[in-house]
Amino acid sequence: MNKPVVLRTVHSVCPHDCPSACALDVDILDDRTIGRVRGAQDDPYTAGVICEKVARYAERVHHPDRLTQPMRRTGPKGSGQFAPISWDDALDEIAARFSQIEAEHGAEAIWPYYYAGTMGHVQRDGIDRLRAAKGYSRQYDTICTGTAWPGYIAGTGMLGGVNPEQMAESDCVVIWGTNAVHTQVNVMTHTMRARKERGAKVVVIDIYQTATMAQADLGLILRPGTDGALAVAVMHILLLDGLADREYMEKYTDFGPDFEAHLAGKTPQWAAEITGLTVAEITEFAHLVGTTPRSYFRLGYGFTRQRNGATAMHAALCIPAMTGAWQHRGGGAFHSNSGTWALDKSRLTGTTLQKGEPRWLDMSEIGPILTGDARALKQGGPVKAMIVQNTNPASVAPEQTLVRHGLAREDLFLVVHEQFMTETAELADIVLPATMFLEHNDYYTRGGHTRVLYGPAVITRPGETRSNHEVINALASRLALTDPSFGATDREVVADTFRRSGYPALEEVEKTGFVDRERPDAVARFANGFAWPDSRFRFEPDWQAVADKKGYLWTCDPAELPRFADHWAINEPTDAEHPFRLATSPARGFLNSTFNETPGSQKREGPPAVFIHPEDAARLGIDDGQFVTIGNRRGTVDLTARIRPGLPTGVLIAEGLHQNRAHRGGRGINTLTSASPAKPFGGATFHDAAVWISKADIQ
Ligand SMILES: Nc1nc2c(c(=O)[nH]1)N[C@H]1C(S)=C(S)[C@@H](COP(=O)(O)OP(=O)(O)OC[C@H]3O[C@@H](n4cnc5c(=O)[nH]c(N)nc54)[C@H](O)[C@@H]3O)O[C@H]1N2
Ligand SMILES: Nc1nc2c(c(=O)[nH]1)N[C@H]1C(S)=C(S)[C@@H](COP(=O)(O)OP(=O)(O)OC[C@H]3O[C@@H](n4cnc5c(=O)[nH]c(N)nc54)[C@H](O)[C@@H]3O)O[C@H]1N2
Ligand code: SF4
Ligand SMILES: [Mo]
Repeated sequence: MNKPVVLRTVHSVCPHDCPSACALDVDILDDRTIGRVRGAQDDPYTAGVICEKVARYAERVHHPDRLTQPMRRTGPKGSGQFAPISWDDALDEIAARFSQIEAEHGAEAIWPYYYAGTMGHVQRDGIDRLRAAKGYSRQYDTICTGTAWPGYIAGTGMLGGVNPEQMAESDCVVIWGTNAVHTQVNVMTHTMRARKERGAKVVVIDIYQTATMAQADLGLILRPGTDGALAVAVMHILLLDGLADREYMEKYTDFGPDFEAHLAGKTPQWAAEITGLTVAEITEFAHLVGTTPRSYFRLGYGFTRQRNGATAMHAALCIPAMTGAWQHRGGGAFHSNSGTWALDKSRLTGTTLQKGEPRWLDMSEIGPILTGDARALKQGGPVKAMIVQNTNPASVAPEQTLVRHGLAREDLFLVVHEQFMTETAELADIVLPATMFLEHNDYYTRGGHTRVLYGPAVITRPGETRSNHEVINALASRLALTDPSFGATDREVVADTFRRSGYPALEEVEKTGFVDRERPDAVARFANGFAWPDSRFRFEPDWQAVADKKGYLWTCDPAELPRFADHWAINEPTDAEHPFRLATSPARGFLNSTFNETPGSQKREGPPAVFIHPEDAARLGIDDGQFVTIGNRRGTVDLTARIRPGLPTGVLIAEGLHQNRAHRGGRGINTLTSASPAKPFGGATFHDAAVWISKADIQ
């Protein structure tokens, strides 16, 4: 095959919801075609490396199944019967139906719904401008960060940490509850540099032998939802063996006799019972981080998708505060830099246009909300119309049976703006075709490093696709919203947001493609104190203060929370009927439900599978490659069994969000996950489900 001729190579940014936010070099073959996509060599965090699914992006941009024209449903809901219509007819109908529903049921009956298909702020968050100006129901964002962020802020007082490029300067990198080889490959780039150049030790903490753990010097496989117990036992050992930095704690933390007394009972024997780790493993880990000043704690999201996720994050974060690792280059902790951008998005999201004080509906509870759960609806009326952009709740949201039942309601007017005919789009009344990142302008942030990047439109959009921004503005104009913010182009919104935020002018930013928001190292490692009024890190969190900082809404009685960093035993209990714990960890080839439509990723992942320990399989008479059914009170899902050592008995791992239809029976893995909001401020507990498993009747 001839090598394609590259017209030019342009800078861009990966738009997907992955902490790495890679800077990209994209080969342009002609004004509507891309070739290879590579990681930018000159970006210090990307450092020339990207994941294989984005390297194959041409598959996605030029996919034959891309939506290219607006469509209107012609058959029953979910029948897949649609007919093309014009944009004008589509937008007129949406505006008319929204207006009619608002007149009959009030503005709160309309719930715009979005998430992170693109992480460009203009295209992602502009829907909030329409929402605010109309007084539609608000969205409480919990699905991804609902437990992780509060847990981190509870310790440090803000969401930010040591520049992750410094992992390369560490002597011990602790990769905790993130499968970085799958989910943010660049963590491995910098970690492996530390190993190669400094002989750094790599610790990986997960609930099964992941691809990341395969690279570790010390791999700790614990039982799901027990990280808090590991963390407090480590602190117990640090104090007992004289490895705690008492001087640091005295100056920088709220450490005191009550906390010390609390830790006295948290012995490694106690934690071994809970975690399934051995006393020797726990001790080895404690001694390693206790004797390695430059220990870098890279705390992921995975271990927080448990009912006790917020307190687990806080407990893990307490370890470097006790060893004083924050004081040393290459040491400290990092979860996300999302608290460091200082962006003024008021015009983009329409905060000054806010009409009334509409209810906040929790996005993770979309299933209960659409099926009439009064508590989830905040005792208000039903949702009668939705416009969905940038997310695929019929696949990604918990309690899928309720989600799909709700979205399929005949009395719900559903508009879905999408790139593909997703499971959610299939249930729509009107489907609108969306552009991809190389076809519109936006700026991007993600928590995984220090830069804000700009990604311009570089190819012609296919068919009649329109950007999220254009759709929101077109609807606003039909709904008689006259604020000038609904008349700006995406590029103007980027420029205006940068101006308001005191960033360099867009013309300047375009030259390099980024704004570096790196903070001085001393600030990033809290050398002048943590972000609480008394400047002290908190081993004893003030959760109300966390709620006040971020506008979090309580989902439990504050008195329920443990007083200090602790193991909080509130996970979904296993019982005789549901003896297994299921986690739905990320697949390498998919990104949530994105890429599960591309041939390369489908080939890599194969059919939906579940990992089961050889002893469990033998006991249940399950052979490798057989069909199994997994079930609980929420429903059942069919997958293929894969017998694997490297996970605890009693634990099942189903990697990735395959298309629902890839499962025999058509029910996706989120049929089994719970929509019940995590404590204390909501969030989805994707890795915390009690289930049964059995060989399927029909093989
Ligand atoms: N390839 C790929 N990349 C992705 C994604 C994807 O789906 N696929 N998703 C993207 C998104 S939206 C996000 S937010 C990030 C998330 O990326 P991560 O921070 O990596 O979080 P998770 O993907 O939820 O899970 C990470 C790991 O946590 C483990 N885990 C689950 N429960 C526990 C526990 O109780 N304790 C411990 N120690 N570990 C546990 C899981 O087994 C899994 O291996 O990744 C992004 N990148
Ligand atoms: N079982 C289980 N479920 C999970 C998780 C898990 O670990 N396990 N992880 C959860 C996490 S961390 C997250 S963040 C959520 C994410 O859930 P989602 O935000 O729904 O993420 P995706 O599945 O990637 O779906 C994004 C959709 O947006 C579309 N899209 C992309 N760009 C654009 C655009 O510019 N315009 C429009 N209109 N559409 C666009 C894509 O085609 C895709 O269908 O999933 C959650 N669900
Ligand atoms: S998905 Fe993550 S690792 Fe892959 S290119 Fe995008 S930002 Fe980089
Ligand atoms: Mo996420």
